[in-house]
Amino acid sequence: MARLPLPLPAMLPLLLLAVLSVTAAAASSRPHPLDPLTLAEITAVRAAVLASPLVPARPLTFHYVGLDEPDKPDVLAYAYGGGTPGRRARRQPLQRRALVIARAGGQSHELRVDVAQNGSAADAATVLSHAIHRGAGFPTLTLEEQFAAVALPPAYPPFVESVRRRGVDMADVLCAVFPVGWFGDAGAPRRVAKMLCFVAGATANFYARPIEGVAMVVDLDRMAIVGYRDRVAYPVPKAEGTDYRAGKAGPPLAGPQPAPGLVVQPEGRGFHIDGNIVRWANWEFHVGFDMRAGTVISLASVHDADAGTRRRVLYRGFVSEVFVPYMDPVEEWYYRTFLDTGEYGLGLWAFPLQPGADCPANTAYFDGSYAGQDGKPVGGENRICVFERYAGDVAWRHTEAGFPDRLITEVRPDVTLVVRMVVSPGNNDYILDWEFKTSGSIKFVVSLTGLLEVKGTPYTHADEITADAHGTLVSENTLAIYHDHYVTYHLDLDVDGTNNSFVKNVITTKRNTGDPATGGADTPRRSYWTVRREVAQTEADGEVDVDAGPADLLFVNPGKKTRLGNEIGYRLITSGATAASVLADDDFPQRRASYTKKQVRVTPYSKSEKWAAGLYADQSTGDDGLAAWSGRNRGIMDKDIVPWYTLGLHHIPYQEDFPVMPTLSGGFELRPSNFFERNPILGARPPASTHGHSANRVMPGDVFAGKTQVI
Ligand SMILES: [Cu+2]
Repeated sequence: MARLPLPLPAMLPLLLLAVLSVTAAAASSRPHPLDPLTLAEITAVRAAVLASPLVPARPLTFHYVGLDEPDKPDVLAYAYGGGTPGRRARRQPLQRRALVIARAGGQSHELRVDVAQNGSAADAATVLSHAIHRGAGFPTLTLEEQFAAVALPPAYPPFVESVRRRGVDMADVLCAVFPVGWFGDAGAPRRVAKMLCFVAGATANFYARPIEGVAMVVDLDRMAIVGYRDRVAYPVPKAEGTDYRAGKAGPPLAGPQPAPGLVVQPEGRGFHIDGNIVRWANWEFHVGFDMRAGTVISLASVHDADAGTRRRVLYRGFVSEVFVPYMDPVEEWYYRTFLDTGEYGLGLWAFPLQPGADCPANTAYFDGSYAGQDGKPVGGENRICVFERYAGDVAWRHTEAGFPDRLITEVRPDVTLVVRMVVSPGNNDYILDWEFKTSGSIKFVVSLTGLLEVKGTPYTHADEITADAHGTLVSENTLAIYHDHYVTYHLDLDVDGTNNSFVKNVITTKRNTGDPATGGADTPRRSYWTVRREVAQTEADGEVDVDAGPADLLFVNPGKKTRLGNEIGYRLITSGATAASVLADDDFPQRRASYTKKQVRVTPYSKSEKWAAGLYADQSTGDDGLAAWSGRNRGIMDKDIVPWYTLGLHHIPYQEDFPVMPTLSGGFELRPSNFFERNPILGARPPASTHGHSANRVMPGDVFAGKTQVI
């Protein structure tokens, strides 16, 4: 749900940064094959594209530049020496390639570019292939074209007149770009977007002050306003009470407050960063950054101390799409059905994390570089942070009171490793966490905060509302509109190997038959539940509504068993936020994101199947994307499979969400399930405090001693 609020001058630091970052570029002599493109590589890719005779039209604008990762078998061979972690890896560098999506001559161009190994000489990069996208949809909007578009309205006479009529000072007006979606139009679409405007004035929260009823259409290729409507005038909500900045949001809270705190690690951090590889406790993984997906975690493997080996868990995982449909059908709102990843780019809208606030003091940061519209690299600082979390949680414990003469208590504190990115595509903020646990679990947490998208209204009291207002009155003249958030993860699990199967352990109620031959027993007990095991054969079996009935959802390696004969696996555990879309199947936004009807889908691995709402998400029609691919109903048993999980929230706004919303979190967990022979952190040492000294200290070295050896 992004728009583009900032006035043109705000762009200058960004451009300046771009210039500076080029000079700071330093190419690694041997990057990991999954490393994001370096600044020098982006520069080389740009030069190759601009020099290519395949796309002669000008102007040419870059909408996506990212790593076109090598084929999976090659990466596995590089990382694990043929697929088995622990074996000596073959370390020949792999060919570096880039995928470029550009606009030129009114067409969308897809180019694959060979990037020279050293990535430094522009003439060493060459275009390998070129194709014109003929299907529906357009590429991600660039930041620059959104800034250019929002600079148009103040010079557009009909808008000047509308603003004057409302008694608003144009100097206080900010506009934002909203994708138009797709509503069944079969003709050749233009690359247009809507523009809506707001009043900042005395507040930073201009989203709370819409100029309701005025909408413009901007042609992004011609960069001109091509449509205008001033349909209805509602009062612009007052600025008072909308600001969230310290010193502007009223007096600080009176009364008791939590005491200040600080995480101190007396022995330093427990994790090590080598290029883009992070090693911590029993985990090892690669952290990447993509201007569309943001954080990309690859090659996650866990050390099995009992077996003495490193074992594969996940090949590649990232947020594939974020679908945010609003629920007001009126003229200025019906198309607000955002695809934040495909239309705006999560990486593009990730901003520098604030040390000590977004991430604690014991944090390491990764930059996230991307290409500007002109193709030049932008070195985005501090886009991803990594830190050990001491949350005061317990990893496992037991108190044994059964002995008459003593009490046995064993407790192991939980320390986890968090990889965090924050995306602020307009009014909303998404805090996106990957949390690695020594137990072998990976937790995924999405925390929503930021500002509501509100509608101007004549109402000043809920009693005045007689018809469906499509939202909650959160302030005078301010309706916060109902909407959903669907965050879809692409999770290419490789549980202890490449080929996996999807198993549903369905909880099934049984009546006690009283007959041991049918599982019953001659006792007064009348019912119990048991497990019915279903192995998904095809993609249709892989679609699961997690709220339809109780079941454990497992991704198992059918070729591997524990010593006791159980199938090695990981299971998906949902925790809240399991909403699925309730829009009509034939509604156009739903057709573009039809995968949101079920939380779980499983597809066979295909390198090109990454973006749940399609590669060209802007004005997409639903003909490309997760639902279309899995509609082919391919086999998924004992294959390289990719689970997709959609975390969902129906958001009915409440007054506490205004003017800035306290964080609301939802998540899920991938948890080892018969993956290890036993609790993998049984051997974790107790904290020093339980031995009677240093009561307030948890020593990570102690907790994980014996678990941190690196293979
Ligand atoms: Cu919301």
